[in-house]
Amino acid sequence: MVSLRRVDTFIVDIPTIRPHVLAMATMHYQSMVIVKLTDSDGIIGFGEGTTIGGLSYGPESPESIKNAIDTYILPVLESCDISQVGATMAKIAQSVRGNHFAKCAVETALLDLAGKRLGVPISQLIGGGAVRDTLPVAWTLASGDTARDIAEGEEMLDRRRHRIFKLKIGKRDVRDDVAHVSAICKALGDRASVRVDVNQNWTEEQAKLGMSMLHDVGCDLVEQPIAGDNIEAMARLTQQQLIPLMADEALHGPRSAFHIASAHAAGVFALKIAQSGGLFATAEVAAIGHAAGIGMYGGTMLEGSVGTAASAQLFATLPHLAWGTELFGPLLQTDDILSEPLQYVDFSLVIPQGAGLGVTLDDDKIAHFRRDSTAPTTHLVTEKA
Ligand code: MUC
Ligand code: MG
Repeated sequence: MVSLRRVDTFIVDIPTIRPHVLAMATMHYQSMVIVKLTDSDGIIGFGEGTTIGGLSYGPESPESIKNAIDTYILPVLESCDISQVGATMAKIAQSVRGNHFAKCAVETALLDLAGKRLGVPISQLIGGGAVRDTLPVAWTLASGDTARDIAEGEEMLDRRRHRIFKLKIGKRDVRDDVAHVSAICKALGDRASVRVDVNQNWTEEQAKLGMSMLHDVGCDLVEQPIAGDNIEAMARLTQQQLIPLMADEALHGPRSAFHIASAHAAGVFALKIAQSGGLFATAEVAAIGHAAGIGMYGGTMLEGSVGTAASAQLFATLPHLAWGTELFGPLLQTDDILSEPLQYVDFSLVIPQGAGLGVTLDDDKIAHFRRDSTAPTTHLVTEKA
């Protein structure tokens, strides 16, 4: 029996390289809950639970993620053989409903431990191992200014870092947003794929207009144009075949995936390990989507390096990833808590090869960015839309 010796959970706040403007919040920093589990043999596993803009994206916040782990999940972990990841997560599921981000952080730390114990990457523990060494990575142009976004896109193309761009829209009038997208499509031409994310901010009528106009200006994909709980309207928009619709906020694990797939309510799934409740649940979402003929995209909650490495371990196992990934979270941050940063080469993320997550954390960096030790609260400002 492998038991838990020690648990540390803490929030790190790292500033972003520029304001990141989304429909519901503007980010100036990212807050990540890090879970550090030490087992009875002294092996350490890390996990991350991260969302966007406090409570403006979904039902969990950094503070609620940490509290769910500390107060409700840890007592369950204390009674488990933590080398048995599936059985441990099943026991947690019996006493903790929902709280997908918190569960994902804990499951990731358990998988990191299991991989280190067995000397294999997490990809070997899920889905039968990696089918690729690298993942194509999109970048989000979201400075809030068209000229600055074009300059940033050009720079990313020059540096061969990204050639897929996601634009954050939904804050302005539909026609103004489409003009912004059109200018970027024109400037980048066929050197890039341009997509948009509305983060649920349109009505069905606005989406009908916006999606047909976006098709005409050369946009390739529209992510979550309307409320994620309006599956019937997502189905109507998908069936109009204006432009592929990607489900993001609508996806909360296998059951929602099945519901969306049965209703023909999306052409593409944004797979997110936290939103789906962990790596195993996300693998099930991918299987349901693939069986229904839905395209796959490796999404992000703008996690830092731990969450990004966890997502990469899962996405590495997926043979069908036609729309690539957006695992650029660490690049949006001014610093990192890893000893060696993740490698981005030739428009792609190199999937870490070491045991577990394949990453090593830097204790000094953690001490510096921990909210409870250093970060002045005056830096922690999220503007609401
Ligand atoms: C989202 O809604 O998809 C992913 C990339 C980005 O810029 O924001 C996130 C969240
Ligand atoms: Mg999205």
